[in-house]
Amino acid sequence: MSRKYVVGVDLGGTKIATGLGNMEGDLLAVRIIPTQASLGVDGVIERIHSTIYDVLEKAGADIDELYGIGICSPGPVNPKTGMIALAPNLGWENVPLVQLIAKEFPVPVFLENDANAAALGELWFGAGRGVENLLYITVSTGIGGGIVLGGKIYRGRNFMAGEIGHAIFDANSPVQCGCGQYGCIETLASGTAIARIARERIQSGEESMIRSMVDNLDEVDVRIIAQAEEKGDKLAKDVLDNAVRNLGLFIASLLNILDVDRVIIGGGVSKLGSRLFDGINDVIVKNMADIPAKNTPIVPSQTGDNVGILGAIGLVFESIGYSRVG
Ligand code: BMX
Ligand code: ZN
Repeated sequence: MSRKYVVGVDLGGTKIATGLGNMEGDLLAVRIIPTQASLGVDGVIERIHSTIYDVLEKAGADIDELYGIGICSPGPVNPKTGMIALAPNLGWENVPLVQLIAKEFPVPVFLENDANAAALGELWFGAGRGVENLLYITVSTGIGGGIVLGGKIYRGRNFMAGEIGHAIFDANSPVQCGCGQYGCIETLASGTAIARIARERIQSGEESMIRSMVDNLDEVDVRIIAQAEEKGDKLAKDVLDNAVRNLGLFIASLLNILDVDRVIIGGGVSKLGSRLFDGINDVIVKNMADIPAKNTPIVPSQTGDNVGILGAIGLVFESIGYSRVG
């Protein structure tokens, strides 16, 4: 039987999103279910299996027709051994994920970090089509990155390349990151950080209409801060200006290092749209030396809500050496 399908699994702390695609990258079936991390490793693995059976059945596909299965997950993973080293959202440490999936489905199974996979998703099916070298940045709960060079993910010696969220951006910062370091860019400009900074400033007595927009300051998020800014709130504007400035300067530094063809930004904070993209461009124009890398296009992600699934499918394409589409 000819092999014509690929499965992509996006394994997160809250949901498992699984899709079946063809070799053109069209999604033929998608199944999304809650992860239920409290079920433990075996329980979650069973749930992943069930989503794979579901998409095969939905699309009328047979296991024999599968090229392979790609899986992506946040945090450090080892694509070579197929182990998830640490997944704080799942409470997992050293889980042989690839082995556990391959036991049920006897096809090649590949594992990758979520942001690296997203970079491949953009390269194959999104805003990265037509280029060989790109930097993908997700600005969401954390800040993650994926570096594609010559059409392949650059993984690094310890599979840590692209962990840009933990680049130390403010050496004097008193804020400790989840990784243990102080002043990581993630503590200054991720969605979580932006909300935390606004909350702390309000708690320390600064005036802001945000206070009346929520019942509890724990509800403050980037969307609410952006709404407050639109209504003229000074604190909201200042918080967003600072985050955009930090991100812009950070991207300028990355362009100095990498000089890629394109920078693609995804993740929840990218939904700020032109407020984010125009702001970043402005910071780059004003601060970066007058070199050609200054004009690198910085564009929004195009894979939308299916970024993880498409990334995992792109991972299979990359891994089996399938020649690039488009
Ligand atoms: C963190 C790191 C990255 C991840 C990025 C985006 C962990 C658990 N995560 O910097 O591996 O790519 O966040 O993750 O170490 P997200 O959850 O915000 O999408
Ligand atoms: Zn960090």
